[in-house]
Formats: sequence, C-alpha cells, structure tokens
Amino acid sequence: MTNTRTLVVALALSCSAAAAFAGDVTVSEPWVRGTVAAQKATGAFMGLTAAKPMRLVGASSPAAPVVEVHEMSMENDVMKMRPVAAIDLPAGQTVALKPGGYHIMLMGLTAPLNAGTVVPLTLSFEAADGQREDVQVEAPVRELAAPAMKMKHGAH
Ligand SMILES: [Cu+2]
Repeated sequence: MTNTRTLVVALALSCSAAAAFAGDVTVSEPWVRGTVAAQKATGAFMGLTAAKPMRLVGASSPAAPVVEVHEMSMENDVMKMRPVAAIDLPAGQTVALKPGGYHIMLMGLTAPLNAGTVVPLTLSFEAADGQREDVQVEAPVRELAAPAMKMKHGAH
C-alpha cells in the first residue's frame, strides 16, 4: 500500500468559529488500527510536528463517542495505558503517536472499523498563549495484523 501520502485536511469546520487556521501543526501518516466485531476500542496513530510549541489537548471522531489521548507503558511485561491531559509538541520536532506509546484512543465503537475505510478525526491543539486550533484528519484504517501485544485497559 502507498500510504506515505500526508493526509492532512486542514479544513476549518464551518460551524466552528474557534478553528481559525491550522497552519501550526502538521499531521503525517495518520492511521487507525482495524477492529473485529464486538471490539469496543482501538487506537489512532500519527506523527505530529508543530511549528511552534503546542500541546495536543484532545480529539474527537464521529466513529467513537469517547476519544481520549492515551499513553502506553510497560508494567510487569504487560502493556498498560492511561489517559493523559496533553502531549507536548516542541517546535519543529516530530512526536510519534505509535503502538506502544502515545495514541488516540477511540472507545465505545458501535461497528467494526474495516481496513480500507477512513476515520475522520478532529485534533485539538493549544498554543503557549492558550490559543486553540483544530485540525481535521482523515485516518485510513489498517488491517489488524500488527504483532500481538498483551494489553490491559487498566484505566478504562
Ligand atoms: Cu489507550
């Protein structure tokens, strides 16, 4: 698959007066891990590069009623995850949201996310001066074929 294309759709929602411009953060290679029937949660991953110091402070998606910013860590050979209030994005440095680390958690899924479909995400960023910026992302769903990981949703 040629998924190297940067899928950044920096549309300001017509109904959102707060989304003025979205030029300060670049989102690269967003993707969502596909799910099987009855699976209620999955992760979204991407690279985030901010032109000036920013923080990822939240996310939302029409695909899931609950969306949180999570951090994953290893505890006694078990991957555990917990919500974090924000992810710091230093200027000019790409911060990776990837399996085993930071991710965006989509919870309360009502239908499986199949490879080949696209999940719209709205990412909310905050600058040092408190200014908010929303970025729209279209994240393709990838096959659930990644190496199996022991996961425990301790925080959920
Ligand atoms: Cu999580």
